[in-house]
Amino acid sequence: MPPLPCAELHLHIEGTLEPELIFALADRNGIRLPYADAADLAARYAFTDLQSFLDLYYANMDVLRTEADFTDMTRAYLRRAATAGVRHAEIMLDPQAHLARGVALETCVDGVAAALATSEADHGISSSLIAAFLRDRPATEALGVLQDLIAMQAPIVGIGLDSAEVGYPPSLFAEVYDVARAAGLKCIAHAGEEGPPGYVWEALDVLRVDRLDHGIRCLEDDALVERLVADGVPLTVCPLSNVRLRAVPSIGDHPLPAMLARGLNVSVNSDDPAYFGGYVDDNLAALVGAFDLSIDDQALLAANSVRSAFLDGNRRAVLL
Ligand code: ES4
Ligand code: ZN
Repeated sequence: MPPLPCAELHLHIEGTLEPELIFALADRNGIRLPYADAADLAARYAFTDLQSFLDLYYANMDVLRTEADFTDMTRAYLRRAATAGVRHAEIMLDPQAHLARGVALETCVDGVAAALATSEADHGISSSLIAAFLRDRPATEALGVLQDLIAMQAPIVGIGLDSAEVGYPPSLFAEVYDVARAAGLKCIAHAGEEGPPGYVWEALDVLRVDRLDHGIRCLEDDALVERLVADGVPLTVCPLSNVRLRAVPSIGDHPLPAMLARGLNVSVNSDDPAYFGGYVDDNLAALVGAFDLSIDDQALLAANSVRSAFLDGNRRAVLL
């Protein structure tokens, strides 16, 4: 059976850099990597928590130097996503991770945007770009980057918040989100991945997010679940990520069936597919294998993804 058409809503484009592409980009940019080959690099993808992953994720970005590097990375993702059934993708980019390495904002934004501009013609995937800010760097820095993005009229539909969660509550970024909302941007944030339910409350009440990334720890707080259900807040869940970063012990322990049973608006996404063992289809297959998810549940997950996308009514109707 071909995959059900869906929207991918939680995807870090830098997390789609496959080991082979990392080596190819290093080669063309004259960079020597501290690994023998792609297999040697891939062998290091045994993570113990979010930070152990982020250390390698940021280190590997060093191969991204030119606009073409960002374009090629994005095209490779879109090509693979099309085979997974993705018909719309909202793609996060971490500008600060590139600025900190001396790569200009225009280089990373224009490089990714060039691939997105032709994604529908090339791969049948409509797409948009979301600038994500690093919560373990100062909010003043995020605000400066946001103002630069607005000033350059960057083709973004929204902002996000990612990187190391614990110790960096959403409320630190209240002003950034106020400025983004005033500029007409959609607002999303990672919360409740490793962080406590209190961070999810803050993302809702202080950042006033339109959608939440992860949010799996909401199940520890009944009042929070009731709030999320009442408001229909979309939660972009990433099962293989949660297992690989040990937020849950195994796929059989994943809370997605419980979240569906509680009436939460959940979708299945891949997060950093090159690092966590697969794309959207692989994530769905893992869930179906572990839980015998019914076709109706699979269709609900796909429909939730399309309904939770920042899409105009026409494209949404085509995909539903
Ligand atoms: C991320 Cl899995 C995850 N969590 C938080 N920040 C991230 N950035 C890239 N992947
Ligand atoms: Zn993420």
